This record gives sequence, C-alpha cells and structure tokens, in this order.
Amino acid sequence: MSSSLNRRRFIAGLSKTAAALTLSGTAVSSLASGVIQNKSGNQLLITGFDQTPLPYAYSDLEPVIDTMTMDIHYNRHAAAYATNLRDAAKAEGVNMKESLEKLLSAVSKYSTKLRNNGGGHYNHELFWHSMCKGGALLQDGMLKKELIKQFGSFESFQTQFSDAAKNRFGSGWAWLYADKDKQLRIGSTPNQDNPLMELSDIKGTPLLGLDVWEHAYYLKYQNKRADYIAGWWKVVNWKSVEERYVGV
Ligand code: MN3
Repeated sequence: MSSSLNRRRFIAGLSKTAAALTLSGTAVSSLASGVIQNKSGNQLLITGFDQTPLPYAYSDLEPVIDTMTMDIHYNRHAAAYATNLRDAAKAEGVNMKESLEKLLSAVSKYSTKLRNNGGGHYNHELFWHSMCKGGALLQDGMLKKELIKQFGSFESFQTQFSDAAKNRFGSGWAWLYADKDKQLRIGSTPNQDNPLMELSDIKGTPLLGLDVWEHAYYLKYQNKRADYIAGWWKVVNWKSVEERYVGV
C-alpha cells in the first residue's frame, strides 16, 4: 500500500474534521491534530490542542470498555484536560500553532497545570486512536519482528506490558515506546506524565499507552484492574500502533 493511501486512510480514521497539515508543514491558523510526513517520507501523528472526535461510537468497545465509562471518560475527563491545557497554554504564552509533542519535550519550563493537562490531553488522544471496534491484530511486519526480537515473543511482550500496567501504584499509564535508537521499550509513568517529557524517567516516542487511572475502568471492573488489562488487549488497534512505529 502506498504511504499516501495509508495516510489518507489514517486521516479518515481519525475524523472527518481532523485537519491534515500540508506535506511542507505549512502553518495553519491553529494546529489541529493530524498527520504529517517526516523527512523519511513516513507519517507522524501530530497532536493539537483540541480533542478530535472519537473514531468510533461509545458502545463500540463493549464489552471490554462499557458505554458509560467511554462517554464519561471522553466527554468529561479528557475534555477537561483539553480545556485546562488551552487555558494554561494561553496564560503561559505557548504558541499553539506548534505541536504538543514539542511542548511536552520541554515541559519542565512550564507550570504543573500545563504538565498535567498537556500530558492528559496527549495521552488520551493517543489512547482513543490505539483502540477500535473488535481490535485489529498485529500483522507480520516491522513492528511484530522487533517486538519478538526485543521481548522473545508477542505473548511475552503482552505479559511484561500487563505487569507494568498492574504494578503502576496509583494513577498512571503503561507504555510501549521507541527510545532514541528506535528500540522498543516497556515502561510506566505516574499521573499524566509520558515518555515525551524530558523530566520523565523513561524517554522516547509513545507507541501504545494504557490508561490505568481508576476512572478508566472502575464502573465496570471496580478494584479488578488486572481484569481490565486482560480484556483491553481485545480492542487494541495494532494497525495504528504499527503506523506510528513506522513513522518514528
Ligand atoms: Mn483517563
């Protein structure tokens, strides 16, 4: 499949209103989430300062993630991160035409409000677009090859990632990310931090993130975080994770 076809499909999957930046990266009036091509001709997800529409219905991830959790999570929790991010960015003179990824890479220069809400908005945008109705299996390709090379087998990768999610004390995220050498790594971060942040213990490009805040699962799973994690694998959209990895 050509990269331009991939790109069009990916944008269509994001939303009808998510604007794609031009290939030359020409500035738009305010940065919308979208896709650009990097110097190697690969596509990269660029996250703006607004929520993109969910790429599926609230009920589409049933029974793994229930409709009410999805609705509240997207419309209240994640919406609040986006609103508070824009408030903080405005107050702190952030150029919102630049990408959120760039801002997060220097987040220690800004307030705790910007760190928490900037991370919160980025993490949730990535999370929504890493899932789909029925899930999408990991096909043979570069990502699968590297996962097996790094972790021994796909099952072993899943176990290690699940452990990172289970063992995160309190609220936070588990990550599959690519480090600066494009090596695949598993880790976790507290609160709404992520590997893009220069102050994070783990650093790199997030490929797949799992929200283990209680608000992500409590209505259906209560204290059984491990059951939520075990079920979540069924809705992971590996096609989008692979596209992200190829773009790194
Ligand atoms: Mn959340």
